[in-house]
Amino acid sequence: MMNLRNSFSYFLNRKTVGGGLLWLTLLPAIAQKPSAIWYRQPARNWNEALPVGNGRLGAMVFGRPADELIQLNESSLWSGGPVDRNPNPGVAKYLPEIREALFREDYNEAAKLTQKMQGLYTEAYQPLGDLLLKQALTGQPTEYRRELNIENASATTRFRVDGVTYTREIFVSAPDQVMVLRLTADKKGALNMTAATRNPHPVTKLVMGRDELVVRGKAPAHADPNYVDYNPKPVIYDDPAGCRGMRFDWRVKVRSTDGMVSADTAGIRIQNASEAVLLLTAATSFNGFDKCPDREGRDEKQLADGYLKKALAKSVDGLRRDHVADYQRYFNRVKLTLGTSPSALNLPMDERLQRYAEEAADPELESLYFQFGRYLLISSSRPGGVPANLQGLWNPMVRPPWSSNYTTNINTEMNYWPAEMVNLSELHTPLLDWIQYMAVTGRETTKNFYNARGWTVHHNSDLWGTSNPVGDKGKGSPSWANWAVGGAWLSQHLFDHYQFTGDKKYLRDYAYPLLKDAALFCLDWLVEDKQGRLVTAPSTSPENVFVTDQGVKQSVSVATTMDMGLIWDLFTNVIQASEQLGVDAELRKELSEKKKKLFPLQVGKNGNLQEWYKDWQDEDPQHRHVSHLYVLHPGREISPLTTPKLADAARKTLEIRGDGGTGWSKSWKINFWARLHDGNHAYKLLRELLKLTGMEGTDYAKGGGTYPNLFCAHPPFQIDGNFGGTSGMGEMLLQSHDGLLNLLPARPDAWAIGEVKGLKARGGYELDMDWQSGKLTRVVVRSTLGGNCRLRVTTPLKSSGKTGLKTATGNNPNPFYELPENQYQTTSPETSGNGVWAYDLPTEAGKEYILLSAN
Ligand code: FUC
Repeated sequence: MMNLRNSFSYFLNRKTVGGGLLWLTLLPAIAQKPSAIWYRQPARNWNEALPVGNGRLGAMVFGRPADELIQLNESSLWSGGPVDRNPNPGVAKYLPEIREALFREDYNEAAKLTQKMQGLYTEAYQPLGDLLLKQALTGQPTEYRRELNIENASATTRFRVDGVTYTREIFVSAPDQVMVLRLTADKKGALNMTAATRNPHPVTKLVMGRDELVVRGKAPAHADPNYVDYNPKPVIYDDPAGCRGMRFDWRVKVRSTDGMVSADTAGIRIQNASEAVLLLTAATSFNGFDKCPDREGRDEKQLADGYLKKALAKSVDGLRRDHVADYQRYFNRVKLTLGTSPSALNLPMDERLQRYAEEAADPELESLYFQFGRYLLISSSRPGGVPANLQGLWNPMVRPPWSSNYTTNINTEMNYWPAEMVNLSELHTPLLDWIQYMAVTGRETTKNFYNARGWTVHHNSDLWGTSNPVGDKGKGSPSWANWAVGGAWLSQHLFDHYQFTGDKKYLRDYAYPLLKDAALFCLDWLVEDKQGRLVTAPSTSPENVFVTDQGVKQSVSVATTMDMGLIWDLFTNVIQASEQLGVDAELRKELSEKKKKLFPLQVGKNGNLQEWYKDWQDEDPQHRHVSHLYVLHPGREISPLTTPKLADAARKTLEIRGDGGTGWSKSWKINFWARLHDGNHAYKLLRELLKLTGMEGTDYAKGGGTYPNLFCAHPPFQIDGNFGGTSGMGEMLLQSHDGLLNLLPARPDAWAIGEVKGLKARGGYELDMDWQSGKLTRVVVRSTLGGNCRLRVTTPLKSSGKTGLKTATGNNPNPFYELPENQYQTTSPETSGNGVWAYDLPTEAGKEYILLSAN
């Protein structure tokens, strides 16, 4: 380590100081905004700190006056390196034996053998470090306030000591790839502080250019998942081969101050200032999922230096202006009002959540929660970047819960459920990009583990595109490790992006080849049972356990409903995609024939949709996963509009499962109830999702909720529950998966009035809706692709001006709304009557149509 001590000072130009003071005077106005999430005290723990991020650089801001903690992340900083694509050679030989055991109903033997078919665990997402601001204060702070403003994506902390008001403003710019920290005191010379760094990894600290601290180090070469406790060294930094272990460089520099600056490796000291602006940036050597991050890595020093130099050339106002414009380009596309809650606006978020838990009405908290999900996606998932992981972008631990990885048996997909419908389609692309990398390793996995074609992913993945069944070669439970249909689930995202955008080039050149190959794996993975039906074997239903009539408790069986539902969905999507592209007629025929032979959906003795091959009991009837209802959401095999009997069975399943569960489980249930058009039940779960919890740890039993910082509590924090909550609210307002656009399909009584602008539907439609006393008063349809826009409403509509609005009849001719072949379909979605109206509105691309209530 170097130990330099340099000191110098310089003065800010007047213009910059003026900008800072102007900004200060704006604060009181921001304070009453519904979009402000604010507190009267600093964060006591991580779950009270406030997240900011630009998709790549993230920070949790604690807002402590004398010893501020800003915990940092960079999205590509993971442990490990490229995966071993054949980690457990020869295990494919077990497959015939497993199938034989399954068909003679020896589930214990089948599970034992299935467990042998496991590879290595994924690697873990890593923290970058902490920035500490130690400020010399001569008394106790008063008039304390910290806030996160999601309208301009900035965090502010303000307090008064000895008559001086101190303000800290933090934002992370995507256009300039830096975090900007502006610290001010409203009395000349009152700002005295040291900016220091703290690091979870071994690092070297350097002082550069007299006012800049640089931290360099390497992420671990390997980190065990937090639940693996049998290795003497769970975290390993050495890698003699120079392949594993990502290098990183993060740096903080005083951009400008009117005080004195001196620096050594212990920190940068700023004295007698009234303002200081710090810029912080970082880079890693990540060079792609298949490149050694060390010896084949990018030059992280040059990258970080480049970001900083570029940002230094801009004024602070310029950095802020470009940040806000960039952020609002996404954020402002959607507005949601569900009523007002004036009394709640004057409460800090922790008290507001507490009051909400005590049954108070707070519609502005609900719309804020919806928008917070959008804020989190904009802050954690940007085009060209790494997808949002289990904790999005924010993680302080070297061994975070479940490695903060991509858990594909629900969590990763849930992160991206809202992306298209809340008008953030571009932010879906990091996941869509990563699927191609998972497919590269996934092709080796299907070959090496199953002698099959195509690709798949099992229940865990990571930066390196891991696709094998995890479990450390036989130590994991097959109930989670050996679920083999992650490729099918991820493929739904590939097709949905097309359904919303209509981007045929993307479909042809990118999505379709991946979809097709995912289907090839499923074709090879299916086998015939004794009755000639196509089944998967081995098969699990994440992460539940059945109890057979003989009392055998196991997780591995045949043709779980989820497997069948996922494969039905994938085949359907490949059929529709190949039709749209006019390719692969033969394959289409094969898929359509095989679809008909898939093991059928079954209704159990309790009237529920069965989860298992047979009508077995569940070890835990209220298990948090409700995997078999994939067919209801996010799938489209079951809908009250087309398959009412099975929709009733799905409802029964949800009643038996109950309303409990972890954070994401509750979020999923909001989506389910919305798809069943039961707005009041969905709303009940939304209220439960927002239940304030201060709980730490991973105790599932007590159920999930929301931390004071609005992060979802599994517990622990998992971001999926936030995204699933936003998606659930979206599904309550607009659905477009079953042949038409269903407007307010699950509006709860509590949302009697409302206004939403900018929601997206399949086929490229963008909608605004206003409603009063539960009745739509105005609908605006903006068409980007043209075509027949079929609307289902519970209020009769008329056109304002000239449109061809007429009662809907027959099949919807819009290709994005073509109903797939479905043997369970008994009714047509466009049927009017019983307080429901269905209309056809012919649209032209680029035009807007206004419809009004006909009452
Ligand atoms: C699955 C879930 C857990 C948790 C983990 C990340 O294993 O069953 O509840 O969400 O993923």
